[in-house]
Amino acid sequence: MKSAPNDWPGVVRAYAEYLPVDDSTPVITIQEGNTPLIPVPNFVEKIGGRFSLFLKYEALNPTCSFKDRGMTMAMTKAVERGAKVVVCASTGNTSAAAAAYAARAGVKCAVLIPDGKIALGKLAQALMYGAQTVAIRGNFDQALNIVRQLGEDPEIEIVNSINPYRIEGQKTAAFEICDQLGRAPDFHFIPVGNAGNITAYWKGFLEYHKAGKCSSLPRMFGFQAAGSAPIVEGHPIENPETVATAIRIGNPASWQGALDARDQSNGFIGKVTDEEILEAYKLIARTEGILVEPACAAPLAGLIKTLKNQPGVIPADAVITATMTGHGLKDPDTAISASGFEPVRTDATHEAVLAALKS
Ligand code: AN7
Repeated sequence: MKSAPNDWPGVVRAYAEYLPVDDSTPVITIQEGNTPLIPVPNFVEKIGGRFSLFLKYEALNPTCSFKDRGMTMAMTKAVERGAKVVVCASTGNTSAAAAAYAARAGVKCAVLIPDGKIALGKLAQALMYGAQTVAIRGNFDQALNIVRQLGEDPEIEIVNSINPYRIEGQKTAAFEICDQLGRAPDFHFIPVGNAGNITAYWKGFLEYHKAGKCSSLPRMFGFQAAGSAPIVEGHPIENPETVATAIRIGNPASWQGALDARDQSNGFIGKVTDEEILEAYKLIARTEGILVEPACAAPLAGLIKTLKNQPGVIPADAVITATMTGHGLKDPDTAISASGFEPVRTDATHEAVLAALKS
């Protein structure tokens, strides 16, 4: 079927020259990518910065997270080699993306999630897209171990980021940032969970630099939640905890990739508390009208912390980008409880509403 003339073709076709595809590759796409890079001057002013900050708003992908970039690539290669079933472990967003792209591809999908520890919207997505959804009495790290065992069957393709095609797809976000800015940023801030995305961004920036598309490279600043900060602590965390369930991961698969990104870019990987995450989560919503899921607030809280604890690290004229990995509507429970407000209930009259507004 022909697409409409102005249609964006999705990230695999848009960046085909940097990806393991050719003209005959059966691309599975839902037109992911081409997401906005939004300036957030009110937020910067509020936190006392003078730099420029832009948010790569990955919430506007088809399943409302950055995972679609990796999933279009992984599903394309799975279909190309004739895999019959795809599986993943997930804190929610990978399972949503896997389920959607599997539906599009017409392959079976099974997802393993930590029971009771994924945001409501993400669960709704896996179920609606038709994935076999298995909630284990355990955490993400345990689910990923089981998935590694399931993947020993040749008919089954693992679509977690241990699948290298996931990283290939996700690196396109770094390309888009350079294309949108007309240069590479000076710093890139990003949440770190399983550490696939920080690995992918750094790969993307390096490849674009090598291709002559940008003349500098950013310093990569990644942030974990304090209760789930294995890379910062230097050892796996057996029982990771955080309000940011997306990054509730104690033994990241791409640990080494995150260290390489940090060390090669003269970067930093730090941790922020749940309290700091929730503060930044509210602040970005209330100063800019941008609702993200709690994990995305980790790099924002990290930026605030860097300004406070390491003055001088960020020059006043710096150009900073930060990835907002997923949509705030995925986790309505946390949004409602963190807002600090409740609707005021009144009778359905003009007077009653006026009285309520004045109270
Ligand atoms: C919103 O869905 O691991 O460091 O299973 O959903 O590449 O893992 C999600 C991770 C950041 C961390 N922000 O990215 C999963 C999963 C959001 C996320 C991350 C995730 P990685």
